[in-house]
Amino acid sequence: MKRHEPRPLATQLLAVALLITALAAPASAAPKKIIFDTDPGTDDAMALMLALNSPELDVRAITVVPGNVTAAQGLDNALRMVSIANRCDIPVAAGAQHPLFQKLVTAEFWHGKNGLANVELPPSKCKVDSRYGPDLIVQIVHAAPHEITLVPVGPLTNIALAVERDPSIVPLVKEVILMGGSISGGNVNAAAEANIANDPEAAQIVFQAGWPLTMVGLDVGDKTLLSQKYLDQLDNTHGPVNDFIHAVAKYLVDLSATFGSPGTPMYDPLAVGVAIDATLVVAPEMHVDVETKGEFTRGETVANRRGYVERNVLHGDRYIIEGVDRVLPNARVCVEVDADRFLRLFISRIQGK
Ligand SMILES: [Ca+2]
Repeated sequence: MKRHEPRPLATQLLAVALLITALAAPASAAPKKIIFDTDPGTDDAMALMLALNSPELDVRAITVVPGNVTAAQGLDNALRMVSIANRCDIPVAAGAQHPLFQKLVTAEFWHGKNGLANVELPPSKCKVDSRYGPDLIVQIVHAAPHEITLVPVGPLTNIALAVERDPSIVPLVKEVILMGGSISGGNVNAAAEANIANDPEAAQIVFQAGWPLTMVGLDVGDKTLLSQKYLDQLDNTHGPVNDFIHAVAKYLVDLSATFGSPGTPMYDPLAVGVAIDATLVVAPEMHVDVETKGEFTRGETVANRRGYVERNVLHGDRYIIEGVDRVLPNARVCVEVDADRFLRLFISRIQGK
């Protein structure tokens, strides 16, 4: 079943890619430094392995947040994954143990009992970093000002805690590329997407912080379906990471099929994809607020597409609209994606690893 011909092709493509990169940006070939904040999580697993196997990215730390699974399970999963990827050099730190103001909701229903599609990875050779996740984020940002991209793909608790502990990191972070939210309906209920719903107050802190922020939401992720065709490609090659991701993806593709979908949405991996190559998506600027009250809408990302709100002024017993006030965008919201190009990129980075 092993195929050896992709290697020279990959080498050729890499040479072409390097040439294009050199011509386009002669002075900036250094990989983008990222902190990956995660609640692993099946799609987190795929996202992490994409990040670890992409030369465009330099993963400086992995911080774990509760969400899809508990904080303890997520930490164990993260450590096992960096171990099979042979990356014990990357610090893996525990962070928040629960959302800021509400009880945790875990999602073994979607991600399997252990959060990793019930795939039992060997015990980790890597040790946990003793630092507290939000503190580690603060430290790394100060050590490399204007160079760190935060890539949170879970509830935003750790990122919000980092901002609360040290707001001076905000202008020092290069950008935030997060998976979360939706501008066209949710998955936990009609309005809210799971990462935001699991900690709406934290999400509102992160969206209003004032840093460059890209929202890779549920609705754009739903356009990136990893189907049987791509699953078969991962079955043709082998390696510890390749085989782990194949097993996870197969679990998800089978699960999606029970809901009548032809593939599994690549939510978290797409956020990493956007960190690798922002041209994969169309992302207009909008002002996004997170609903923290709302009978039916707590956790919804409310996006202003028109860039203004009406100015209502009280005259006697009523308000009169006297004009409109501009609202400034605080996010680039991904609305379209070149799904096939992204899925090909994903497969190419995982195959044979
Ligand atoms: Ca996640």
